Amino acid sequence: MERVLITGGAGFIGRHLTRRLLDQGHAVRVIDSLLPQVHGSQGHKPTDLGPEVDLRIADLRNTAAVVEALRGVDVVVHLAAAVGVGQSMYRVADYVGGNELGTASLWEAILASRVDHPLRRCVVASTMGIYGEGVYRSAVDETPRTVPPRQLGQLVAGDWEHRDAAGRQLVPFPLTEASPVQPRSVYALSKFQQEQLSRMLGDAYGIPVTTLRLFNVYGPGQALANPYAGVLAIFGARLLNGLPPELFEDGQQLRDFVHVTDVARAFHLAIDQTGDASTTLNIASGSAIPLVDLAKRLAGQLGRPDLTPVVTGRYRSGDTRHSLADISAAQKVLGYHPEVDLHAGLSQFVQWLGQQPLPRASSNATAELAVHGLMHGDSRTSPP
Ligand code: UD2
Repeated sequence: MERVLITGGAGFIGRHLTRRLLDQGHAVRVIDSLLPQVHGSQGHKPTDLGPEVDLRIADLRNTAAVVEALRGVDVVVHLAAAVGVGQSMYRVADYVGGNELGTASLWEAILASRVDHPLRRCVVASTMGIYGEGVYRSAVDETPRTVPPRQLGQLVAGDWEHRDAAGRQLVPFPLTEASPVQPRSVYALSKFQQEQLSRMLGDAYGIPVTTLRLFNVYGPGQALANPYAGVLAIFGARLLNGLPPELFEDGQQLRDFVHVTDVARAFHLAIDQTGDASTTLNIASGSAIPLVDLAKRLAGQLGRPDLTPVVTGRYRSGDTRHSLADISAAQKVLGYHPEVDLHAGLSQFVQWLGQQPLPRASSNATAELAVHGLMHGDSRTSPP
């Protein structure tokens, strides 16, 4: 039986992974600071982390606590991170400190522990955010190319798409692990730093590192009370409060939504990987959907098709227009195949939503972004 230490294991993905590993006979230890933004100010152990989980409440920058948590550990899964993309653009020191210094401290502890008990592998959670604007091709030329960020004037005019010099709309290209890295948020930059630091130290000390670049993860257990959570949690909270989802831009932006149980399975496959090779892999569903369609499907499955999504025409600084994943490398290297399609995944999500206390349909995040000059545009409130 192997012992796995999950940093951030009390979070959304960590809890799913913990349950899965326990079911498969692993011993699991969790180290988590129980960030108030995610876990509430009381800092309680999440109820779905059972007594069999050895939870250590500590920040990763507390090296002594991490060394202690690493005792007898064979594999580390590094999930702990502050994850609010917009928030990272003004709480810069918090994000760099928590995500970069936290990872540096984790590695110092791993290196200090390796004489007593060397790690077999380290699995690091990263994000599709590191690809930034992504890769596009023109309608007349198949060659993929990177694009500069959309200009403010273009966005003010409500022209949302990337275009070539002749003004023709560019077509988004699925992102592979070889796509250029061009982070556009402090959060994404800190995640790339985590990747690089982990690979560099893993190579230097002979510890294989698997990096999983996650696309838009959703599912039961998503933090509904956290205003910086992913869009499905925000839409879910609004719909439960009888409010329509609000779409930024024109709602036609593409995203790849991957169900959390598929993500947990990908982590499990990475933990069980053998061999010395370090790898970096996209984890997604492999198919993207326009946000407006997703919002309508969620409203329909929640029994509120009358709450038609509203196109606000507003936009967030640094938002990527489209995001599509190529998951062939994960299929080849890990044997990863997504098993939960969007319909089934949304059904599970909706069922879980129905069991939750009514969340606040908070627009705190939008308001806070606006205060910091990171949310733009007038509310047009027209149906898509
Ligand atoms: C970000 C991160 C991603 C992951 C994810 C967490 C980047 C580029 N991406 O992805 O790595 O951490 O966050 O969920 O760093 N939207 C609305 N209405 C709302 C809220 C959002 O239309 O009320 C739009 C938003 O403009 C975007 C899409 O929904 O086009 C998805 O937004 P998100 O915040 O869920 O995630 P995303 O794709 O920015």
